[in-house]
Amino acid sequence: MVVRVETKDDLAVVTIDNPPVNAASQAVRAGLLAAIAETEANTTAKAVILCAEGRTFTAGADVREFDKQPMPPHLPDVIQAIEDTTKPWIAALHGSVLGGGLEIALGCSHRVALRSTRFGLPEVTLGLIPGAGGTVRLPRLIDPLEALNMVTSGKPISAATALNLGLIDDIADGDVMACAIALARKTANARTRTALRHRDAKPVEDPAAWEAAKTRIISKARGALAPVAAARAVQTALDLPADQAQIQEREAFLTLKSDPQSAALRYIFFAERSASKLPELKGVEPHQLTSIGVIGGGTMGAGIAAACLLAGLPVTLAERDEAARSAGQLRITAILENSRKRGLIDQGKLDALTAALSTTTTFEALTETDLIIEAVFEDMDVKTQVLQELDKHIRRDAILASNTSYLDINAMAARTKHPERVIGLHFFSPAHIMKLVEVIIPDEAAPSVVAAGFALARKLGKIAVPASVCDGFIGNRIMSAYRRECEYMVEDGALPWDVDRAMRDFGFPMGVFEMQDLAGLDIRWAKRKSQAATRDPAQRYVHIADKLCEARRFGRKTGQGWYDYAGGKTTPSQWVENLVLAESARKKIARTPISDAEIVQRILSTMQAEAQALLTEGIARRPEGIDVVMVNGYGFPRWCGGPMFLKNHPSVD
Ligand code: 3H9
Repeated sequence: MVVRVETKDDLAVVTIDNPPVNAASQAVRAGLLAAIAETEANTTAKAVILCAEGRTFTAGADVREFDKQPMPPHLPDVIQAIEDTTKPWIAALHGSVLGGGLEIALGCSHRVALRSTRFGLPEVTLGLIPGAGGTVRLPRLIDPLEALNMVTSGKPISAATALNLGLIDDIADGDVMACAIALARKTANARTRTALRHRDAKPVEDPAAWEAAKTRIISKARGALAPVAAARAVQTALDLPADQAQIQEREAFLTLKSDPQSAALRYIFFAERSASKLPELKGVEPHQLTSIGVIGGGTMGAGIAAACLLAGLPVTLAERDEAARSAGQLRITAILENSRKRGLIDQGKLDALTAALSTTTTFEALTETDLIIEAVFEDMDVKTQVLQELDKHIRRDAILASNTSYLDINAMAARTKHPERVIGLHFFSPAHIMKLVEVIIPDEAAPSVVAAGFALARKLGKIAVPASVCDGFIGNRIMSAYRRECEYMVEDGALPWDVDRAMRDFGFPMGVFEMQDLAGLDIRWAKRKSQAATRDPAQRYVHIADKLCEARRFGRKTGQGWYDYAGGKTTPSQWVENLVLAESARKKIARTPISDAEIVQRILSTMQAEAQALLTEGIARRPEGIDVVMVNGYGFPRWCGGPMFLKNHPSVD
């Protein structure tokens, strides 16, 4: 039974039991309607407690049902039926009270929650708006501006914030059922609180802030439909009586549900969860990971160390000398301190995490560490030397991970004593924030070592995608290919800012040339120089980036790159334009204008061709993994699903 009813003295307890996340599937909705009938007919029960089994209260509608014909009873009707009961319904909440789950809770007369509970309306992240009264009931319970933020951002809030906002009545530190029972006993026999549907919306306290928030939401949407529709729905909820507003909310929800953007966002949601599931690892027990070593305390190493600490893993940071050790330690503590300032951890937790960090200048301190991640300079010899040195000091069953973004880990592993314990963990910067990790599987890696790589990523809350060894793995290899194509377009007739504008209008947060200016042009210049001797002379090569570097135009950090940055303003550079025209002329290329649509098409086709090559070569396992990498690591607009999704669903574009 996915919903069961038990009577406890003068209370009825309705329990949702639909693992893994108690999604409000058709069976749950039908079960809830039956429970309403049963508890209304039960003359002993004076109040009803609604709770859920397992790790969470309902985390929302069952998203897998969205591709099918909607099946009655529909969630809005179930929630209205809860709201119309004669007895108080007390929601006893824990875990992630999200989407339809929060909407169910809003139909109850009272809400109590465990302190660890998170509340949110994440529908926008799936290209939707709440479809069961969330946009209508929430601004009738809490400040409309807070409701607007929750509905349009999709970001969850803590139980403490929910209590402050008046979203819940009480917080339980230990037993949420005891808290709910105490509240049930206090409530009268009859449902005395006016249902949210019958209340007026709360007034907007600051109309100017309200309008500014709506404008910000619309301008930040950059082509995504759902946040704009969500803002409109909350406004409608304030302007119209609840019943009418809910009809409009439902219509907007159904329209968005059948839009290709939502299909793409739902696809990527499930792709992120399936990407790391490798059939060959089924049943493989990963190595235990209770302590992590990080070699190198630069930006990347410090971010990785902080991510591990924040996930509850003690870290030993090793650096080559005292100055570097101290600088690395400072970088890590600054990240942790920043987490405290942002309210993610409190002072007690900060102290505990700081105590869980040890730093050293010798590898002897790593003898008992389970997994060591090297995050030193991106150079084959430097990295290999570090791994070889570690070989001498670490336990036989410890794992060695390289955080390389391009290098041949097979070759690196072959130069260690035990290649079967070497893997790649390609983090993205800043590593404590970016969700993506490419788990690089060298040919010799033992299954339990690979499984440990995925287990670590999961523990860190990251999205892990497997890749085999090649130059740049999945993401950087596709990135190299499309960057090359962008440079061809610049030689053929576009200017860098034309390419950047077309990419931004398509939905990338920034264009490829702006991105290079931000990252700095010198590192890739060094790489190109080191590859010059082995480059295929028959391959088309664009010299413009090299000439920028020869002129010391390394990007933002030098005030000039593809763009000029004088006075803190980004402006197209006449010098670069002259250089581009001169290079085209030198190569006798007759420049022809390239439209924005053609620019985007050429970029997409290049990405898709490279992605196909990665699949054919077995570097990437599935098209979904490639999309997950491009969306989470390279700014590909999430609502387009990724280059491979777009290839099969061109209507999203
Ligand atoms: C909605 O509610 C619309 C309503 O307004 C209106 C309706 C009319 N459905 O993430 P995990 C699966 S829209 C189906 O690994 P965690 C997931 O695929 C919905 N399946 O666990 C995975 O399956 P598998 C609004 C779902 O502990 C398994 O559960 N709600 C759903 O890291 C475990 O998931 C959301 O958007 C679902 N709704 O995180 C919430 N959710 O094992 C979406 C999860 O086969 N969910 N699954 O790979 C989440 O954010 C996270 O799953 C959650 C747990 C935080 C709950």
